[in-house]
Amino acid sequence: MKYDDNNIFARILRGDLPCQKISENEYYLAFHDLYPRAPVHVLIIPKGPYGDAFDFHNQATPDEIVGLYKGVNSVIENLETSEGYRLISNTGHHGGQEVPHYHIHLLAGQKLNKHSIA
Ligand code: DGP
Repeated sequence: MKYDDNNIFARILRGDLPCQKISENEYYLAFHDLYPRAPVHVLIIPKGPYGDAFDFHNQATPDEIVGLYKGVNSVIENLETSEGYRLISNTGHHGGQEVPHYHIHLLAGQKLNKHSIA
């Protein structure tokens, strides 16, 4: 996938658009979803220019991959996820991806419908 530098998450990473930040490191940024579908609805994104899960897994460095997934764990540890959570990554047209920058949804805080998608 050719990366679009002007997608919303690229603009958030550049500081051109605001976000409700939760945490970050050199490799990831975690922030609240603007349209939450659960009491906890967080997006965790890599800082590098990766359009989807495949591009990230295929092209990111080991440090970037570890850095992103440490970010997922940081969110799990620091928000209300003691009763469980769901991780989702919508990819491409059939997957329902709207923003073409790889992101992981973390949903928690209530019993989630088996078929609910973020
Ligand atoms: P997806 O449909 O999987 O590509 O998820 C994109 C998510 O991004 C969706 O849940 C809504 C969220 N979103 C869209 N625009 C913004 C924004 O400007 N700020 C934040 N924080 N979230 C946004």
